[in-house]
Amino acid sequence: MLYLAVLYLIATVLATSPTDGYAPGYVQCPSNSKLTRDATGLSSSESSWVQSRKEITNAALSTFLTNANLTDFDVDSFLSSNSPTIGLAFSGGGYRAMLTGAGELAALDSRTNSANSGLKGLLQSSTYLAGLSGGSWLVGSVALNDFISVDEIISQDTLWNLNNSILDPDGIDVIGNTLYWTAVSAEIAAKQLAGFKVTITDPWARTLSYQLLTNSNPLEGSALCYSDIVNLDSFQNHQAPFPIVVSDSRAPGQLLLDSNSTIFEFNPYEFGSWDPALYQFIPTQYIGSDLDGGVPVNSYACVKGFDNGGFVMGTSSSLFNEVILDVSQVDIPTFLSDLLSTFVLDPVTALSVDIAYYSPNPFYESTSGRGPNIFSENGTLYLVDGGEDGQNIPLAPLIQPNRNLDVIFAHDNSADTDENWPDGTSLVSTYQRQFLPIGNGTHFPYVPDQNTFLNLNLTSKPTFFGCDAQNLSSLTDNYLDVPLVVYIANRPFSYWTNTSTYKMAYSYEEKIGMIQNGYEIETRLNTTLDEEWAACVGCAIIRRSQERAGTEQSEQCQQCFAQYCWNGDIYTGDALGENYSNDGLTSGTEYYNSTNVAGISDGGLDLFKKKRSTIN
Ligand SMILES: *[C@@H]1O[C@H](CO)[C@@H](O)[C@H](O)[C@H]1NC(C)=O
Ligand SMILES: *[C@@H]1O[C@H](CO)[C@@H](O)[C@H](O)[C@H]1NC(C)=O
Ligand SMILES: *[C@@H]1O[C@H](CO)[C@@H](O)[C@H](O)[C@H]1NC(C)=O
Ligand SMILES: *[C@@H]1O[C@H](CO)[C@@H](O)[C@H](O)[C@H]1NC(C)=O
Ligand SMILES: *[C@@H]1O[C@H](CO)[C@@H](O)[C@H](O)[C@H]1NC(C)=O
Ligand SMILES: *[C@@H]1O[C@H](CO)[C@@H](O)[C@H](O)[C@H]1NC(C)=O
Ligand SMILES: *[C@@H]1O[C@H](CO)[C@@H](O)[C@H](O)[C@H]1NC(C)=O
Ligand SMILES: *[C@@H]1O[C@H](CO)[C@@H](O)[C@H](O)[C@H]1NC(C)=O
Ligand SMILES: *[C@@H]1O[C@H](CO)[C@@H](O)[C@H](O)[C@H]1NC(C)=O
Ligand SMILES: *[C@@H]1O[C@H](CO)[C@@H](O)[C@H](O)[C@H]1NC(C)=O
Ligand SMILES: CC(=O)N[C@H]1CO[C@H](CO)[C@@H](O)[C@@H]1O
Repeated sequence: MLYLAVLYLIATVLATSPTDGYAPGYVQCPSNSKLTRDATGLSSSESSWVQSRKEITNAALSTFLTNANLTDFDVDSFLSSNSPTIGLAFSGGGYRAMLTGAGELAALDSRTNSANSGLKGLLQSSTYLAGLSGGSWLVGSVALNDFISVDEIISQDTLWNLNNSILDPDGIDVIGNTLYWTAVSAEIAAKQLAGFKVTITDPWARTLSYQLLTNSNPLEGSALCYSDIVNLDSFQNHQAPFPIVVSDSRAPGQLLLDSNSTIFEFNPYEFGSWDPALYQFIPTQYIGSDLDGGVPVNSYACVKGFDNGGFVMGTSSSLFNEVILDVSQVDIPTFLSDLLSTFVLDPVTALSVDIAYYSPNPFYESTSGRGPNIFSENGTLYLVDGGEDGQNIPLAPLIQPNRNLDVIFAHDNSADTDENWPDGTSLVSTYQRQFLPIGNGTHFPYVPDQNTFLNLNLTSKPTFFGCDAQNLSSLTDNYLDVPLVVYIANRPFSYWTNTSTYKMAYSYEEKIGMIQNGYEIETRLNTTLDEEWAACVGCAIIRRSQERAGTEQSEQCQQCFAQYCWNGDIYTGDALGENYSNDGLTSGTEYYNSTNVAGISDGGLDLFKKKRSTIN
């Protein structure tokens, strides 16, 4: 009891929700002036935070590169003149993505208690950590729990307890479940009573918090805001990477999203979009404030608490809102059943089940002074699951030229194939987006089509894209600024981690199986498939710095690149190679008429007996 009281005290001190609960509340505005800003560069807060973080990452990278046993490489001399910026991205895909991603993350964490993964310390060496949908549960849960380690999460009984679905967390305990839904309903009702429009994302967000935020707050994160991360020790001391959660915009009535959809990011300081369709940011803690042209309508009534941590993760994973609709079988409070039936009964609204309402729209009547802003007209900003535009890996924030990344580790736990494995679709979408007007100066290395991903085994072991910056000169003059991408796709080693995206409950054994397989994916089966895997990762990290300095790669790094880089080959496999295209690369080889069976991974379980027959 005393323990709870102490925790509660800590929680309320940290929580910025003025209501101490899920409902947002009113506070005095920081000033009468504009709260929004143009996306011309990083916020000054992020810039100075990153500068301090770099001191930590440089030290961690020194240890990492030393332990990686790079040959013909002087770590100290390299780090005295270079400071590579590393980003980690974790895809969507429900609990499959969260759990497999957790194993992958654990392999990079120096705190993980296991045989040396070879890659330990890479998390500590990274500046950015991005998540989307199921990946946002991992990133958000870790960040909002003050950079908790995966080991520690597993050791706890309540945090990440997936024994039962979110709909009936207490299993067959009817009273327990009823109390749970009563509490959830009361919190959503309080938000509505405070004058904010609520949607299915609200109950989804709250229930998600019971699983993901329990540790940080005895009230299941009800008052914990995404912007509260800035007050946590791990963030204040720059011990953790900068956590970013991604979401897309989709208005009611708009049915399909494509690469043209505007991508939003939540970071601890700011919320907004780099895309020219908006090109603005607002302090995350003031989302929900009534603004006109970025200026508070009433300087005594700004809003705090709208950026509830669960609500941010719930927005990024709003495709799961439909799961909540199934709760109608259980006895739930009238307020909630009324809210749900609005969506079930009205055929028009039913199409909007996945939309999270951000009302008032913080960008109402705002202009970036850079042309039209399609979001300024509406009183509500409509956001959906970050994976709905096909870019299921949160790469957009990491390829912003302002962030200057050298290398991105792109973890793909998507279910692209019929059997729930990834096939590179996400990378293809991100690659293509750079050529649209909305790409706005972002660049991404060449990648092949999905059939090639499968046929050339690019999903069966880690694959590097953009290995030679020079070869990207047809994309941009600033080719040295295009990050190298280390693509790591879900594969089975010790466990079938291709569970359905909508599998809502995992026993303890299943949870551990998923996490362990993620660990093995990341480490190349505990480095048994490649003893030099850590060195090869080191080669990827130092590559752009070397290219800028005109330094030749060591023999070892050349061998690593020969093994892990996509060299431009295309193998669509379906036809007789007639539709060969090498996307501007000069070195591609065309494979004609080869067998259509591909991809039994080295050491992995038997996979891809039948490859997909169509290109998306
Ligand atoms: C890989 O290492 C992890 C962590 O030490 C361990 O749990 C797992 O059993 C190992 N896997 C294999 C196949 O040895
Ligand atoms: C680096 O070499 C040392 C000594 O040979 C060895 O103990 C260690 O496991 C190696 N590290 C990696 C990541 O291979
Ligand atoms: C994207 O928007 C541009 C105009 O901004 C339009 O020309 C193009 O056709 C759109 N592309 C897709 C795939 O919708
Ligand atoms: C603004 O709202 C209207 C009506 O709901 C909708 O058609 C339009 O797409 C919305 N625009 C944006 C950018 O959300
Ligand atoms: C997982 O993958 C295996 C091999 O591809 C397949 O046989 C199995 O049906 C898949 N499971 C699911 C749930 O898709
Ligand atoms: C893909 O992997 C399988 C199994 O390791 C191998 O037989 C096949 O040759 C590989 N394909 C290519 C193009 O490397
Ligand atoms: C979840 O189930 C495991 C057994 O599979 C049990 O040890 C654990 O206590 C359960 N957790 C909770 C919170 O009920
Ligand atoms: C880059 O281009 C050179 C020259 O055409 C070629 O030898 C090399 O294989 C290419 N590298 C990649 C990763 O495609
Ligand atoms: C090759 O491309 C042409 C033109 O786009 C298309 O009609 C044809 O179906 C393609 N062939 C295969 C086997 O994909
Ligand atoms: C390609 O496959 C067809 C049909 O299986 C076969 O007739 C042809 O000889 C093959 N071509 C080559 C170059 O192997
Ligand atoms: C690099 C680039 O093209 N940046 C543009 C992104 O969009 C804004 C707003 O339209 C422009 O001002 C930038 O020049």
